[in-house]
Amino acid sequence: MKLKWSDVTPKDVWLNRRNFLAGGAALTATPALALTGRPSALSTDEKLNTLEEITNYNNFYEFGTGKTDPAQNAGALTTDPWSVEIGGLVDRPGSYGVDDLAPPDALEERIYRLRCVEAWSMVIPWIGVPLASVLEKVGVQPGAKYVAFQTLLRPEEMPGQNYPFIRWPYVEGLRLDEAMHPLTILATGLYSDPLPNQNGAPIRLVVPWKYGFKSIKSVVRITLTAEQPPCSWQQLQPSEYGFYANVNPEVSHPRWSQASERRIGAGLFGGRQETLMFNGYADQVASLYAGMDLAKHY
Ligand SMILES: Nc1nc2c(c(=O)[nH]1)N[C@H]1C(S)=C(S)[C@@H](COP(=O)(O)O)O[C@H]1N2
Ligand SMILES: [Mo]
Repeated sequence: MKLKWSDVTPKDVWLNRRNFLAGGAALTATPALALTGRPSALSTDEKLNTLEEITNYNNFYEFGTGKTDPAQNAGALTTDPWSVEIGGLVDRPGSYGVDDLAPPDALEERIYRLRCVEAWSMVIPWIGVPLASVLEKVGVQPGAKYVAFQTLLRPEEMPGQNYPFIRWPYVEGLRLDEAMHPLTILATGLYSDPLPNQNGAPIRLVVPWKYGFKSIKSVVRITLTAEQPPCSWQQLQPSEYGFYANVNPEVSHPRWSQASERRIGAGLFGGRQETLMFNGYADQVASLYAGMDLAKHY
């Protein structure tokens, strides 16, 4: 039997109250929000997608290209033991365990919108730590400008990797300031439990203002670099998928509009909703791109 975290640890311990207070104070100066049980000032209060929806409609091409393939096939993935190699331009390179990077007493809940480039979206209650806390732990050296991420390569357990659709392993990257942004997290859980395999167990990136493909799953390597790292979707089709991949309703995908999205679970008559600039996080992140032509740097 798999123990739930909430069975072994009181919720207010693993969802570190201090972090909620710090987040609330820093962002909106409303610490009362945290005390009344709301998770974080960085979270949305939109209606959550159900666990059923979040775990049965996935993109995880290592397990197949269909939306239900990951739910069917990812159970076979061995996620323990797991280590993440952190290297490149860092002071303390090495092999880190999931608990080293996301200690139970540092976990925070973040309820984020996830907007896939395919124009569907969900609202997911992640549990994790700011990526910045991990980067501070390993010590970023002055020459570092980007962070590169890599997913596990294990074709025996990831059947999709036997087909050279994208160049395996799946890789992604962020500019260092994007990686250090307080919205950017490494998630190790959702709802009250460790991450289901189909959602990227045991540890995955979540960058809520970018199209979902930037939020790379089942991460085994993080490398600080001076040069912009390659990204799987950009490698596959650079005219359709750029390095930045910021959610932008004004810049269409060459084959479809990005102006609206289908919220999973909204029902047959739920209709479509407008897509918001930076997926609704413009107040927090627009300054990162000041002066940039967002149609060119898509
Ligand atoms: N390694 C890996 N990470 C990945 C993907 C993938 O195929 N492989 N798909 C991406 C895409 S396109 C999306 S929309 C999100 C989906 O995350 P979810 O299934 O947890 O909702 O994961 C992203 N991370
Ligand atoms: Mo996606």
